[in-house]
Amino acid sequence: MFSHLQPTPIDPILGLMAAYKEDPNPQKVDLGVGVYKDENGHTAVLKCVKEAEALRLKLEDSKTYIGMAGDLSFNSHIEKLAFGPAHQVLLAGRVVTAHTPGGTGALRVAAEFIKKANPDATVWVTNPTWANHVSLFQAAGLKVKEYSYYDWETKGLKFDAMMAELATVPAGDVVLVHACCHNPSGMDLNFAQWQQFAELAKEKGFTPLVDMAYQGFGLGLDEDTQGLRYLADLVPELLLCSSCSKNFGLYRERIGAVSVITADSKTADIARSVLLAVVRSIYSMPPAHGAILVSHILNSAELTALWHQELAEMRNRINNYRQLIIDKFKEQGIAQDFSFITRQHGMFSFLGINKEQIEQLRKDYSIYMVGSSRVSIAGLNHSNIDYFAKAMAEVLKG
Ligand code: PLP
Ligand code: TYF
Repeated sequence: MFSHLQPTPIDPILGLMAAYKEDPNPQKVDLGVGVYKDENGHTAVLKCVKEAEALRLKLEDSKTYIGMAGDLSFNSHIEKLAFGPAHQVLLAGRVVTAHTPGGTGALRVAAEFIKKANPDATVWVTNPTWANHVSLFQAAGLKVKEYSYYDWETKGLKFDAMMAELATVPAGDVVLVHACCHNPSGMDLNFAQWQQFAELAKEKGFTPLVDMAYQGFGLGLDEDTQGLRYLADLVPELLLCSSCSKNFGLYRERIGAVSVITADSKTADIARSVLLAVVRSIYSMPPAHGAILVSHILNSAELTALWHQELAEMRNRINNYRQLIIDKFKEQGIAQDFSFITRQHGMFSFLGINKEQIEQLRKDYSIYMVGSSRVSIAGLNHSNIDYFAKAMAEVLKG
């Protein structure tokens, strides 16, 4: 039966990562995958994580099964990080959380949970969105449709079109929004827009799903959740998928969380049983390592302070490079307006260059970016920013 299999194309972002690895050019620049790199182009283990790992080695006294919801201390911490410690949804017992293998695992569990709640649900995603969103929901048998979001002309949002389209979404459908640091555009809703979106969700009765893969990478840990917290104040039900891949630098440990927010605590108990049944049918229980590390960090005031400092360092480095790109482009005589880069947040922005230009950067300069012109800004550093700006100047001349 295996002879009937057809080859399946690999994820283009992960394919780009492999192509970069194989390129022998010592000047190569990786602006592809959304992984933080420091000034040396290295994705280092955070110091707070190293300390938590030492602590885990010392304290762990059992490897018995962890349970379907995973690490309960982690789950409680992640809820407080997302909503703040005294949010009404937490005080009212309306939140159910399970820790998952990465944010991707959280999305896949959420998809199966939605399928159980409403098998006919359509999941609405931003145009464009992280490519995996579409395949994850479709894999669970859900329909996926796009709503207007990024405006390639203005490099801003098509907010009016977005609101007009979402006004037609019925109760029983799910609308996915990025909490902050929109992947791939970097263009986020401002707070006034979040408020309007929340009002619409409440009025129309659709269920928001907030994907939060970059908390702390935009403006700050609390600032990045402003929209989410407002939304949770207003709507009776929502889903939240969190990831610790970026903000704790735990990518390969695969740690994230899915939270279901229900209208009341009685429904939360039912939702918990459904959520755990979904988990059981996919992987039974999540891997423990990443969750225990995050728990150790957030249980210690000292390690939490260190984490805040390291997270701020990552955020600030990216934000500094957003400005530096514009300065260096000017230095190279580039006349086009790239000021939109400083109006966007997180790892990504679209350069807005065409396929030929992207190909030329890769072929002639070994500069790698996604085919949409999405760049991961953390791939830039003092050793390659001038090289990148010069190459851009050449390519833009045509
Ligand atoms: N959601 C978005 C928007 C992402 O960009 C990512 C990837 O980084 C994820 C979810 C899932 O992340 P992970 O599975 O690595 O935790
Ligand atoms: O968009 C990105 O680059 C990150 C990393 O299958 C990523 O979200 C990309 C593809 C993938 C998993 C993670």
